[in-house]
Amino acid sequence: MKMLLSLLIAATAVQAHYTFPRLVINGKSEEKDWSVTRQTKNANSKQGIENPTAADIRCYQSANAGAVSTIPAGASFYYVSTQQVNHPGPTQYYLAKVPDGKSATNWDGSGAVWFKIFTTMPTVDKNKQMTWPGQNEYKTVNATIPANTPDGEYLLRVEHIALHMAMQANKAQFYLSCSQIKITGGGSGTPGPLVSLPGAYKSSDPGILVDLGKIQNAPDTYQPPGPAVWR
Ligand SMILES: [Cu+2]
Repeated sequence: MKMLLSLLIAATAVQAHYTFPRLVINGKSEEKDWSVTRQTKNANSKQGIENPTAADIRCYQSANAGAVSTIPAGASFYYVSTQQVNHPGPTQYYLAKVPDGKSATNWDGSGAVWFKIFTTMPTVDKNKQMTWPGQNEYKTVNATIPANTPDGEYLLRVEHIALHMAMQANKAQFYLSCSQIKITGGGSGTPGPLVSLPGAYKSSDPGILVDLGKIQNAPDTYQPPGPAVWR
């Protein structure tokens, strides 16, 4: 019976996984899955990444995408999720500027090039349940491309970190993808701090190895992993 129960739980967990195959800019979705968003290795399995230092933590991609989407600075965006984003945990967005001589369709995103533009924090509802922005939706949270971002081609990275098992090392699950975009009408900001992926995360980071039960009453003590949000 115990074994049957754990099999059932495992089956449920598999269904609960998700990918983010489509970027939506100012309400307009990319034409079809994986056209400007790079197809991820878990496109079929939906399996998350558990090792935050693995090479796959950058974009988890199996292939580059064919197209590049133009997105005005200041535009709002989110990602369609293949399943309900039902696990507790933060959503974060990063950008990395494509260097001269490369294009968003062929650049690999290596080096200390990534800056964070958005993260989310949990709150406690009236039933004393911790909830996260975007939890239980079939899309990720809305964010905007900072108006000050310089023009040019970028990789945009979405990440949802599922923390339901994160009290054990290497049991947080990272769901992510990267899109090929071109920012127009931007500003003259100097984005930072810049980090590399992998490199920005360790398995022992307090936002990755975390027992949500222990911060249930103090949700603002949660520390999202990675650099501070660029402002
Ligand atoms: Cu799951």
